[in-house]
Amino acid sequence: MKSNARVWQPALGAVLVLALGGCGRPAAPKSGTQAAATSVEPAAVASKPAAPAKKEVAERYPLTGEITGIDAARKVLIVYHDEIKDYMPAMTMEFIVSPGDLAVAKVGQRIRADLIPSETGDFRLEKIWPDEKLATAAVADAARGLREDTKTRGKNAYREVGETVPSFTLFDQEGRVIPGGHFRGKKVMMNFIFSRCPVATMCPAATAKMMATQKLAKDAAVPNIEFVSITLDPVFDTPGVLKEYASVRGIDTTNFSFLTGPDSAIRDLLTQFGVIAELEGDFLKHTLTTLLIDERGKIMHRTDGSVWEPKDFVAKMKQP
Ligand SMILES: [Cu+2]
Repeated sequence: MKSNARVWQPALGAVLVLALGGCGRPAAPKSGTQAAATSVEPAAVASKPAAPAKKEVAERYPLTGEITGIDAARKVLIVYHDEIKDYMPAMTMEFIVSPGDLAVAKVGQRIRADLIPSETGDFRLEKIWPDEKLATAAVADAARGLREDTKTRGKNAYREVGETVPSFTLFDQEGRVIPGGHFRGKKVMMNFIFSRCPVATMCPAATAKMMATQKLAKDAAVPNIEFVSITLDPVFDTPGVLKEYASVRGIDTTNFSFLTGPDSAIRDLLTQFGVIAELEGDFLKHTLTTLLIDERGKIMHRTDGSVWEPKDFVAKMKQP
């Protein structure tokens, strides 16, 4: 976790969300389109994310280990953890975790996480990630490939409508590895959000519209359609956090996935999909993009901003 804690550190004092207008797509990032913030929506909204429950003075220790038990009633994971240098030898301990982390935990699973001792003598785990060797290697390999590809494409990294989406491998909200090509053979409606987005008209509204589109597509019996939301804030949005994001909204995840993974992979995807998400000081500024990708991985349609209709996407889903 330490390695990617630079830019996306969740210690955002406040978050600024900047909406780009629905007219036309933004050009690829880095071509200075931030200036195109001549918006039809509220130009810029600043607000504070939910205040942390306690002052974040707590120390954190990087932990790796294996889940050996789950006590759902007490919201506790029992973990046999490896030695924590200069702090604790290897041992089995109970840890309080969030409802989302509890929901995705599996006995026998290896994890990495931050251990946080509390003043009451309890121990919590946060930022829990799957740490199975094969899974993390697959995700890391794909991230490296994506890095190479983005670098090689350089100025042409941005994928136009009609181009094929880059291959990526990320974790879903259950901590499962979703490999490149997983969605081939299906149409995919994709957007980019982050769970702590405090601006009701941005990510929360985008998710609500994805849900509305999912329902409309189901009612219209659209076959082979998947909905995918990729996080803009991968350091905070672990699988467990995304699980909670989905479950508090009552999202039907049978064909709606929330994906997260290495910071570099997310940033390369944002570059290739032409989504701007940048920290400016304490502010996370981002644009909204919604894509429809066909069965062969080609981008059929994209819309920028929040002015789009679920029925228009559903109509395009029905096209061959
Ligand atoms: Cu947002």
